[in-house]
Amino acid sequence: MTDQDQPQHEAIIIGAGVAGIYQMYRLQELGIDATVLEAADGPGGTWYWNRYPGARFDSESYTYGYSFSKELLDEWEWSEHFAGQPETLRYLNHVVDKFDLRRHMQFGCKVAGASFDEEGSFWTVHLEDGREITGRFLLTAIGMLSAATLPNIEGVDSFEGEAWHTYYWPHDPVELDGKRVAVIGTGATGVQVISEIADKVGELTVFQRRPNWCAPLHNAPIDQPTQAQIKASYDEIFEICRQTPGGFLHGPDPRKFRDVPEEERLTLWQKLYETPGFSKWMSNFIDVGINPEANAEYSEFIANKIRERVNDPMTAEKLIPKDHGFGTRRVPLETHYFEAYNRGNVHLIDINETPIERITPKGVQTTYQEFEFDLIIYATGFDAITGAFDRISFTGVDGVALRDQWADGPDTFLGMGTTGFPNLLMLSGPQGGSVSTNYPRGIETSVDWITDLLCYMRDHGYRRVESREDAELEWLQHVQEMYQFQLMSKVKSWFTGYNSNVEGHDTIRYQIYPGGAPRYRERLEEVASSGYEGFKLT
Ligand code: NA7
Repeated sequence: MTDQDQPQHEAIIIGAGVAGIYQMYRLQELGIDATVLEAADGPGGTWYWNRYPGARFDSESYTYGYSFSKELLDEWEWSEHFAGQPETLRYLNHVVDKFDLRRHMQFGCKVAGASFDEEGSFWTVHLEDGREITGRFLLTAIGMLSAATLPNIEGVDSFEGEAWHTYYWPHDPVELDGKRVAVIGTGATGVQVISEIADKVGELTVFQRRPNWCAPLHNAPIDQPTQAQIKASYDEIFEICRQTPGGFLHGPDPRKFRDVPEEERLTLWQKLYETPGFSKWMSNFIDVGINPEANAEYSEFIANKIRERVNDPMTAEKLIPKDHGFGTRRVPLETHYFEAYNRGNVHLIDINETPIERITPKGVQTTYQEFEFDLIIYATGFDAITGAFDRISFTGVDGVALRDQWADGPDTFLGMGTTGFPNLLMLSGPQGGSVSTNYPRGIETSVDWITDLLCYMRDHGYRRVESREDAELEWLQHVQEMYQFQLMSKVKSWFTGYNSNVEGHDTIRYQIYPGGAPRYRERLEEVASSGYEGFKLT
């Protein structure tokens, strides 16, 4: 091969979010030439885009930061236990500058497609502006919730007031004072927005299709003694995160629900409800997510909390999920969410009773009435995990399109590779561990593993890696098995790949790895130590 046939870069990383930043850091450290292509005009990924009011962590701040640099851990001070979006974006920019990564990042580069050159074993990335960039390896750091979806309601474009999807919230402040505002969607995002703006707008009307099991976040500022204590215990904090299934500080209670007397159960549940963060989801009895009886009882405990917090009993009942049990969908953590509905200016519309017929120039037309608004906020979520892949035209061996290959659901090996797409390595790929955990904890695992693979290939003179079909099939079977015994597998959510706004996403899709981070890491280690069995290396 002549020099002209060589790709421009050893690696191209798509995305400068949490994953892309750390991947670039690792490659720079090893002296591997790489470039990061990012559509936005700065780094941050999810934290760059989601600027809506109330956007903040549900993970403890100090479990979300990177763990790789002691110096970074020592110097960075999170101001709150659950930091808001502006602080997280500042943090990610700080990391980029501290480690001098910006010089490897190209902003304003929207990737339209990427095609694999079989002869040369490299990827050509096609940018929307017509440019092409080539790289031996293509590393996708394109996020798991980065393909925002508007509702498939007629007339969305016809509204004459201001309208935003939460993901695309503008950089300049949006005037809320005295405005008539609609929020459509009550997932984790809608719940944060509603809680934050209820006392800042004139009238707030919430259009709810399905309520979620929301529970208190209990955020608080971090005082100096606590700050010092956090810094002194980072080793311990990250070790706990390593051991828990979700990569959080919250691990399950090993006891089964029935093995504990009722009074003791209630004491634990009350304690969990009062504890900050995801404890009420993840520190419960081990069988609450798999045993319908345990789940029903815990759900009733939480339902009673909602009844206590919402003054109007009819509104309270509307806010209590009836079609799924606690924790079988993503649990939104909230700050005074339920109390928002006690305000005179906040109105809850159950769109199962009065469906939305269309968006009109003036507002929202339901089967009952037309509501007029100044601002509509679409908190309608994402084409989760595979959506970001579907929006880029990846073409692999024999001209096969990834979006066709995955039309009925993704097939991957470990969430890292997919057959027919050599040298495409996915940092937050479907069925992988990073999309199923406290994201940076999972990402550090994926990035380190992929970096080791690249070093192994370099040391052994390989230049092409592709996952094997039989390994993928086995992995899919394992992923399906992990889904099947959990109650969440029966419930429509982005965990199970349902999205009413995306054509064809109306049956189960195995999107995440529900077997827990320690089990996932074990499998990764096995594969690496066997010389990457499950991958074809040539
Ligand atoms: P989610 O959790 O997918 O929530 C989207 C919400 O929007 C949810 O309440 C949906 O109702 C509702 N929705 C979606 N489409 C429509 C239409 N067409 N009509 C009415 N209502 C609709 O997204 P989020 O942004 O809240 O959270 C995503 C993740 O980001 C979250 O899990 C965190 O990890 C961060 P549904 O429940 O489907 O009936």
